[in-house]
Amino acid sequence: MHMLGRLLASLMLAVGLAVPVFAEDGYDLWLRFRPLTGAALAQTETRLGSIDAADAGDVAVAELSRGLSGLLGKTVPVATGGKVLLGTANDPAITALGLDLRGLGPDGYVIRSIGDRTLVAGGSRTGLLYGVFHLLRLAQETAPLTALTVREVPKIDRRILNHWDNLDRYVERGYAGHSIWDWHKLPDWQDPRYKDYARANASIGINGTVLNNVNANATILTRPYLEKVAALADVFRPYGIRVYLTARFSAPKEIGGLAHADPADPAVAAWWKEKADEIYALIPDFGGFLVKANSEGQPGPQDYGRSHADGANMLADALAPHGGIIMWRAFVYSHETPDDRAKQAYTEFVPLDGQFRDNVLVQVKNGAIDFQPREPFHPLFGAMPKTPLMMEFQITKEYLGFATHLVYLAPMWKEVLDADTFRPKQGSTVAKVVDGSLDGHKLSAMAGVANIGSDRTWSGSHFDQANWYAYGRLAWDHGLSSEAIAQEWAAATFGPDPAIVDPILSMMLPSHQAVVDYMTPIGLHHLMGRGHHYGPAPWLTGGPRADWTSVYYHRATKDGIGFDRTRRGTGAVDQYAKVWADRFDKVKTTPPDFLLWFHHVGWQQPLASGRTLWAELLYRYGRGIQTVASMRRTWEGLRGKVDEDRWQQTAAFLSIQQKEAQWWRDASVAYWQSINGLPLPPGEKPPPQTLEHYKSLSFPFAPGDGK
Ligand code: GCV
Repeated sequence: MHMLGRLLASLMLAVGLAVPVFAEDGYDLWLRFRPLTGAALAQTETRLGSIDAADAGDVAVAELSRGLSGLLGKTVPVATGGKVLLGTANDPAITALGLDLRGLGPDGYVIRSIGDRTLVAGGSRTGLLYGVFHLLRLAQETAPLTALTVREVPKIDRRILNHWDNLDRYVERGYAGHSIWDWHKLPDWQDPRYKDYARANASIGINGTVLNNVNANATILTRPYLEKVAALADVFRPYGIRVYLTARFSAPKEIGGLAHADPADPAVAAWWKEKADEIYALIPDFGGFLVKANSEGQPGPQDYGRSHADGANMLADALAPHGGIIMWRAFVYSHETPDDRAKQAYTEFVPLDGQFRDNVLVQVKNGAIDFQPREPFHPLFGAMPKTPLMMEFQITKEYLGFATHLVYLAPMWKEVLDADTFRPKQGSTVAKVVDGSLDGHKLSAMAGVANIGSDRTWSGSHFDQANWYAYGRLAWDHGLSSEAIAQEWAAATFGPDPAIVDPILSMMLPSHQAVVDYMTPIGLHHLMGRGHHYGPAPWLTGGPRADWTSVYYHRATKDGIGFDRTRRGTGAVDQYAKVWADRFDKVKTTPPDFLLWFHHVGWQQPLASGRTLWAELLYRYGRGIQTVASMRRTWEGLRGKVDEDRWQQTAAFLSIQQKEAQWWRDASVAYWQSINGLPLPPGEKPPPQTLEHYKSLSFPFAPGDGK
């Protein structure tokens, strides 16, 4: 169908007819390269109609010729004197041009118009590939291709995906089908998807992937599995992507035959060293280990009375001779510690600042609770200046409506990256901590928990592809705006026509605020269904641990709602710089979006908006639902402009989103009323069902649950 479509398009172009709207299934992501028309076609033909490359066998050449051939509707020749000149900074054809290419590093590149030719020069072959994808992006979005003076160097060195994929192909918190890693058939069968995965990631600058779940299975470290991993690494290497693995801390016991995994035991350290040697013999550019230790039941150094630093350093020593790194997660909380869960990572890790080896990064989640629809930035950022901290974002939407809610996550990530930690002084943003510039760290990294699976769309929905895209773009350059990224993505994914792109942007940009409004407004958090986190369950109580219930987080009583984290409460505010701590400590100076995160507030208390808290809650639920309704109307208006298949699925998902937004509001309101006994503010409709009804709904097979 796809090939036929292209053929048809070329034919129609040849006879001068308008190009029809194609049936599409989303597999091509933002790398569609459908035939251009009119002035854009003419411009691309003139400026980029042929390729000249020092190494014609390079993947950069293959990608450029593939992309341009799609855009021009014909095969683009590769020949000396071609219009686009490709090379690395060291190629004689490039050095002969005498340009200043210093400081590009391996991943940087320049794109220059030189006379009627266009130069793409990379700091290495990977940089060149990134440059080629940049040029293709410009051509695909029909940007001007003359007078180009692009120079790009990524702000963060390691731009990594974290797959929470189990070896049986179940994806924890995955809403896009099964794992794309077909372990059973590897290493002999390499699904063509692996290469397409590498292409897609390289096109947005992602250069690392952790293949398996942080809730790890030690089997991945056995020889047969390492051979499978090596086969994947071979596919990814030409695209500049390194593989990493999660290491189960108890592996020496489980697959190594040792009696224990105590990091202080030289036999344990020796086992890891040998394992590292084995891995690097198979995968010379292996990136390193990601570790979830002593968290949610995972084994770790504390099982033996050792610290996180002891555990991380032992692994770091094993990898150091090979240049590998350790990404040690700070997502720790214990129910033996009765302290506020939001405080525990800080309490545990800040005293360890300065104790980690040079090749260890501490991977800190956004945020201190767990990827909620909105959290204040994690207080660890800025509080461990001697340790490189990396950001962990969640691309998969565990707490944000799974794959059916249209939520564009870049605004949420930007909000956190741009947050000022005020440590040690104003202007010390989270982004500057993460990119290493604030404290002069050599290592810098960002992780995104992938939303990728076996679904034809890769991400479970067409719009969830935008979150994968935005993650890559922000990991490359956290200075980009959410809007600019959305614009690029929409133009590549649905075509550059502003009559399509503008309405799509008007749906994407307010979508994050909308989901916060209809799920967890004003700083509420963790009110989702037990285990699977699907749907509203603010009534949730009991079970194995208090901090897995909703009542722990909202603390609603007859007189008020919200978690008192002030100095009169748990004191979590004091984990922030004094400027923030003082602000968060008072209702008046707390940003309204975080009010109930930090304060227990009376239902009838008037807020700055002029409404009481109760009325504000109702107002925000309504606002969220209205935004979704307006997104649906906008999409209706795109019928016939966007291909039917993608239009249909998106329309259906938007209707699910609207239904579920209403459900969130109704179930939450029914529950809050059962606690506060208040009448609804004027004009607000009562929930159509009883609280008992909402409570009775159960979803035993909701996707992505950790079990
Ligand atoms: C991989 C949350 C999720 C778990 C996840 C955990 C983590 O608790 O619900 O599925 O486990 O975070 O990030 O380790």
